[in-house]
Formats: sequence, structure tokens, C-alpha cells
Amino acid sequence: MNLSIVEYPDKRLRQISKKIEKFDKDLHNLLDAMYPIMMGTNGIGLAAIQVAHPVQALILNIPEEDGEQPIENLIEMINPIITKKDGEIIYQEGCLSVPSFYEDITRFENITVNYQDRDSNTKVLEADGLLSVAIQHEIDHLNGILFIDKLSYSRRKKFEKEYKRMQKEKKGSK
Ligand code: QAP
Ligand code: CO
Repeated sequence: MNLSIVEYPDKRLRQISKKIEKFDKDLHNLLDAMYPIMMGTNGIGLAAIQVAHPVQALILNIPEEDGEQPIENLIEMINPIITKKDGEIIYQEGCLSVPSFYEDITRFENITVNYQDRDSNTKVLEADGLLSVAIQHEIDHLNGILFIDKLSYSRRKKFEKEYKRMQKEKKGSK
């Protein structure tokens, strides 16, 4: 499968991802193709909609202390639902679909998430810290929400200006 990252302001990022009903080879091929895209772009999380597949699938690989991301730590989540949320955490987020922009975002510190794995087995995961932040960020993608939507009005305006300027520079250097 030949995938590429959809970048803001592409409207496709605003689609609502569909619940997955078939845990078939197509789903496995999609998940298998998402992994090298995420790793090759220095990502820690990627939702299927970011590679133009609006289905409720996401992958995560949170780095260890030493920065390594062994494949054993890969988490694949299908049809995730947050069932508990508590506390507050502020983390500087980025997004593969909003390249080169990072900003502090407030999220829930502790969450419980129910989801299915690629073989439709039901899973429950309690998360805190960076894993919790990453899960919330990726589940937002399934609902067409980007982290930049959470900025204050003035910060968002500043972002739009900077981002447009950056995109012009990108075009000019092609
Ligand atoms: C979402 O984000 C996330 O701008 C995953 O030039 C972010 O993997 C979860 C990336 C923060 C938790 C905390 C961004 C790579 C990667 C860029 C990413 C870039 C290259 C973002
Ligand atoms: Co993102």
C-alpha cells in the first residue's frame, strides 16, 4: 500500500472516521503500511485519516527513556472509546499533519480507553503521561479535530499566519 501524509489545511482531515466492522486483510494491510510511515517521519502516533483512510484505526509507539521505539511497544487501536478521564496535563504537542509547529495543549492526565486490536479482541488500557496525551490526540483525529483547534483565538491567528508563510517558502524551494 502506497500512503502519504495528509497535511493541514487539507479538508480530508475534518472527516469523521467510520467504525471498523471488518477485521480483515485490508485492515491489516493498512496498519502494516502506517507503521513505516510513522517511524520514517519521526512520529509517535498516527491515525488512519492522516493517510487518507477515514476509519477508526490509530497506531502509537511512545519512545522509551533512551528515545528508542522498539516495535514491541507498538500499540494498534481500533474503535477506541475513552471511558474514564481525570486530572490535567500540559504537554507540548505536534502533529505529522501540521509539520514544524508545536504548542502546549491541556489534556486529561489519566484516562481509561476501551478498544479492539487488529483481530477484534477487546482491550482495556489505563494510561497517564505522554501515552495518555497521545491517545487523546489520535482519538481527536477520528473526530476531525486537530490540536491547533484547541489554541486560544490569538494563538490560532498567529499560527495561521506563520503556517501560511512556511507553506509559501516550501513551495518556493521546490
Ligand atoms: C501526536 O505526533 C502527539 O511537526 C503524535 O516536523 C504529539 O508524532 C502525541 C512530528 C505530542 C503526544 C504528544 C511532528 C514529526 C511528529 C512534526 C507526532 C514534524 C515531524 C508528531
Ligand atoms: Co496528529
